[in-house]
Amino acid sequence: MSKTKEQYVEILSHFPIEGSVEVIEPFGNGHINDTLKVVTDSGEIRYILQRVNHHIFTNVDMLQGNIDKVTKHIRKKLEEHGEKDIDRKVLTFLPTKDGKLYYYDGENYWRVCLFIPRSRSFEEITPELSYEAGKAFGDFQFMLSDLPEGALGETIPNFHNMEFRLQQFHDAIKENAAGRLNEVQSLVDEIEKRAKAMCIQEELYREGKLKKRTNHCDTKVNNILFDENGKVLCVIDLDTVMPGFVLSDIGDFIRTGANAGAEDDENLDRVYVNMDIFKAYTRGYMETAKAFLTPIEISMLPYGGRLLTYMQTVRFLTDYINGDTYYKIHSPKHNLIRTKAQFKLLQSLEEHAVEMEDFMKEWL
Ligand code: ADP
Ligand code: GN1
Ligand code: MG
Repeated sequence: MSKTKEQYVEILSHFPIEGSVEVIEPFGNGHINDTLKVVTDSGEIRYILQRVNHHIFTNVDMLQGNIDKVTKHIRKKLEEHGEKDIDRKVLTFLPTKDGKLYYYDGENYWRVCLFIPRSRSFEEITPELSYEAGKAFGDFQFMLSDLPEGALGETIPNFHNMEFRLQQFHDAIKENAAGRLNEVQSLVDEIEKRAKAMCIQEELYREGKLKKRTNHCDTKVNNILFDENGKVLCVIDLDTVMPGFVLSDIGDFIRTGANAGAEDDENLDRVYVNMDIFKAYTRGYMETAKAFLTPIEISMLPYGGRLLTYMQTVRFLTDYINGDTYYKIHSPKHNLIRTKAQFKLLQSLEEHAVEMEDFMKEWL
């Protein structure tokens, strides 16, 4: 439910904002939180105000504690490396006037961060930008690789655990809460066919062959800020930074950046993998991530693209079957449209699997 400007100004009054608020309006395309930009009497966008979706991020203390640790850790690394433009290279969240990491108004949780000047994000990118993004996400994981185990909590437990996502999917099928199962049976069958092959990470982990690392877990294209010269400033949207499997952070970029169409494209002819974007991202990513990846992880990177696309297909379809309780939707069948587009991308990734695996040989 959107609020009046006066109500937003009241919320902002709990943070040490400079100047008076002139304009406050929605920003970005997120499916979970509400994001607003705040223009002050300086005439510039100065702040980002976000309402945390606490039905999804139920432990806001853990969430904001994680973000505080991650941003401080990265800031320290940048300082050690003599970085000059630090305030554009890492997000800065403002504590409230009484020193808290967020403001609770009795109903909702709010946070404020500095708007990074002269920055922009993209929904679609070029191979050049993709290469830069790959380096940035590899570097992000590398900078966080020395966080002690247990430093960060799982803000959404089992977030990218495929076995868990399939369990939720099966529960949704059993309930059939919105009576939509018949309509989607052929998609359900396609998901079932692939289920075992998509749970390899969890198996390897149990066998002690794969470890957990700190990942971003939402490496969508639009979660990177670029400067005016196409160089990466920083990685944003840090809600899901948590321990998990390394494939998450290449997988979700392949799913979003290397998709020639949109995540919810109704024209499925537009949805297929753009191999130039895949190659450029992988090249950039390997440049920074080869410092810590194991051979088994490297060999699995193309599988990561399929896995995250499959996982997203499962998650959108689960939400459709449940009656749209999780993702914000903009039309009645939005989650079904998203499911079909993700499944089409998965098929394209499957068709290109051998070519993608061949491309990895350079690093093996
Ligand atoms: P959401 O959960 O809505 O995806 P994000 O944190 O990703 O929230 O923000 C949405 C969009 O707002 C981003 O894609 C980016 O374009 C812009 N944005 C967010 N934070 C900043 C910031 N600190 N400086 C500049 N732009 C930002
Ligand atoms: C959600 O908030 P946003 O739009 O960046 C979701 C991701 C999905 C993505 C699909 C907490 O991300 O996991 O991949 O939508 N975030 C959460 O577009 O569930
Ligand atoms: Mg985002």
